[in-house]
Amino acid sequence: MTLKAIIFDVDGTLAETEEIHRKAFNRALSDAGLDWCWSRERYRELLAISGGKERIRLYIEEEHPDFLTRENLADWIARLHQDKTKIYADMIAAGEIELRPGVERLIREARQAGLKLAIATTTSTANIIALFDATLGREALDWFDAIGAAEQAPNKKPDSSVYLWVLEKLALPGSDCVAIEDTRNGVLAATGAGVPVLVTQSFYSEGEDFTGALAVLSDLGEPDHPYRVLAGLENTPGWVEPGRLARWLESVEIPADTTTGKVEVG
Ligand code: XBP
Repeated sequence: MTLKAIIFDVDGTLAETEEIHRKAFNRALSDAGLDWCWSRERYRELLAISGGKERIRLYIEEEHPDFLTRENLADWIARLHQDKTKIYADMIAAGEIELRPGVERLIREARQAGLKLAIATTTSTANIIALFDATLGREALDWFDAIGAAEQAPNKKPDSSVYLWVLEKLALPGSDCVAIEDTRNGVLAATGAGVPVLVTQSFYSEGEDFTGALAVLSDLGEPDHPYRVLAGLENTPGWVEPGRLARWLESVEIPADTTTGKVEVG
């Protein structure tokens, strides 16, 4: 197990985007003439389901079951989701979204160290582009050897498909990679593909069960803003850098004959 790649989740991990998603969903619902409004508390519950279209359907099932008989419901949801995606991109472009502490530094250090980079997310590709346009610049997408999103893996996290797709593109076993995730669904998706995972807890994932993760940190940390260890490691503040990630990976016990088994750590 030698660290060869870092695989990043997007929403909540690269940046605190879920609150912007929530507002974009609400605006799309209101533009569609509906008085449905997702509060932060309600959105926290709905986040149990990955994927915007799946989330809209879950909400309809739970709150407006009469709507389920609507003709062409799947098409209606897809259109609403398309509108939400446009609204989200405009909000990201207009707003002041920032990458979370340590994200840009770790990406740059990983490149310098010759590690591969990848993205494994259930969000739509348009959302990744919007986020990069507003932060690192679109050209930074070329730094990533594999970008797995909703279009590559329609079965959303906790399903492991997106990780399996990324591993195939990287031509690496999961045990030579570390995933950075912020949710329980992300931990299940990564470990289900044999990828050890580090959690940086986010606004909406606070209090989730991260069993199976290498460790849970407040964020990736910076030299002048060290992370706090929330679980799984000695409580020594620091910042995540390639050398430290490689040492953590070496300390993990993963069955040698599997790239798809659950990682029994944490
Ligand atoms: C987060 C998600 C996404 C976003 C919304 O994915 O579950 O559904 O909330 O994006 P991840 P879409 O943590 O894997 O990045 O509306 O495009 O689905």
